[in-house]
Amino acid sequence: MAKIHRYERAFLILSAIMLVVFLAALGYAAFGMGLHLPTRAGQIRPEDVARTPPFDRPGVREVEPGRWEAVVVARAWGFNPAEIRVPVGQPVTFRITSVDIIHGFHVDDTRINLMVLPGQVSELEYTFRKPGEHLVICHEYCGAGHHAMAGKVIAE
Ligand SMILES: [Cu+2]
Repeated sequence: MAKIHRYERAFLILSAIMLVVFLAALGYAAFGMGLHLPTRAGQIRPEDVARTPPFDRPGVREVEPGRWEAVVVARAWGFNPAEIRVPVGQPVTFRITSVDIIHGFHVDDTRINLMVLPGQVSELEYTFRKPGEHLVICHEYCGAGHHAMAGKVIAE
């Protein structure tokens, strides 16, 4: 057997231990604490998004008294609807997907920050506490028109 220098052996052992610790931490975060990407609420074939409810009718609606849903379809390079009007003080569930490539949905001054994957429904509930206008930007580089891919959320 080849002789391994003791420092080399120590670093090999240390590396192995670190690997196990990091994997354990990752496993604990994912399964113990339930940390994961914003809810994957469903999967639609990207080419079917436009005719699959609720994405056949993008927009904001009251799903039950005091609870709202904002359905958004992202495509290169825009959001439909580009202007989202939501009530202040009532929970709004954002449901968003993409019909083409990966986009992002970030609402300025809030914790709303979703990856938008083709056909994968991303979901997040949020309650706006005060009226105001928030810029929405795509934060995943998605091509030539990426910098222009924006919208707004108006809480009123
Ligand atoms: Cu983009």
